[in-house]
Amino acid sequence: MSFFDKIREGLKKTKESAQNNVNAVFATFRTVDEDLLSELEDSLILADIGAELAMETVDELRERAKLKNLQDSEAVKAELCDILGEKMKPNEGLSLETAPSVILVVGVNGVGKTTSIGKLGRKLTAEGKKVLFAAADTFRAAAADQLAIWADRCGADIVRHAEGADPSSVIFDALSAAKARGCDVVICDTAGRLHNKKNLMNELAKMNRIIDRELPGASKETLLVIDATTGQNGIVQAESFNEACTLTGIILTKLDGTAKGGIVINISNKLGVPVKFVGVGEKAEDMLDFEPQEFVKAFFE
Ligand SMILES: Nc1nc2c(ncn2[C@@H]2O[C@H](COP(=O)(O)OP(=O)(O)O)[C@@H](O)[C@H]2O)c(=O)[nH]1
Ligand SMILES: [Mg+2]
Repeated sequence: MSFFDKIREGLKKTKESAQNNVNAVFATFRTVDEDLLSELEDSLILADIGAELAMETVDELRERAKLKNLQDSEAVKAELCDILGEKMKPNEGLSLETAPSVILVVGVNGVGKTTSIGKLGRKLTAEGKKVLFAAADTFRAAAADQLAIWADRCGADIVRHAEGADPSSVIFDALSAAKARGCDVVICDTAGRLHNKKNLMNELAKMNRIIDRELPGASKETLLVIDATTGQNGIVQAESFNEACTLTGIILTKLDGTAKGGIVINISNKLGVPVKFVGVGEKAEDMLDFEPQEFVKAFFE
């Protein structure tokens, strides 16, 4: 299945509502006038694109429609899709040049970190890479158990410690094991239950120090997992993490569970960080590489 077909399938809920709204606007299309533009702005806000970005988008559409003298509804809709696609950072995929390389997965509790690591592990092992999971969410034993099940499923190794252990020591051991075993990628699960921003910053800084010390010059991705169903709150979370560490990408989960997929565009635009993957279900294969232009097309098509 192509990205286009899969996203269509996974985004049924999202698509139906966004489509209904935007298509309803275009159904009564006569010309690009202020009525049409303000109805479009409303439908974009309803899709969770955010008021500011919706206004910006509509302003650009007004200008481009005039400049290019766009007359029919198809041309105007295509222009709208282009504009929205350009609002997102292009996705150049994961940068995993060194062996081992490291992927640090961060985000608040329950957003889908462990599940996304399992999906990512499946994808990378299928590409022939030797993958090792680091169970650095040590708050509950169940967290490492959950990761171990995923490791088992996709044929990844796992390094875990007892409940309550220092997360950074798990990372340290995982990196040593990865070097000794000749692994290609270490994917680190982390806890989302950090009580405040200072605590979060300290913990992430410590993990990063260990990675930089043990694997100087290694490729490192820091992926923030955001639950699409939390809407605008996801942006607030993202801003905190963006201050605590340098994010290289976003995994947006549970897009199958929201009628407001516009949040993808808003988050990518606000943070200036590319969305690299989207989760569209709970199964191992329910994660897609993200392509901004294709996404927008599937979204409004
Ligand atoms: N529908 C749906 N559920 C998801 C997705 N990703 C994760 N989940 C579910 O969200 C819940 C929390 O996921 P988990 O990986 O444990 O979150 P963590 O606390 O961040 O590690 C689990 O029930 C997952 O099955 C997704 O893309 N779609
Ligand atoms: Mg977890």
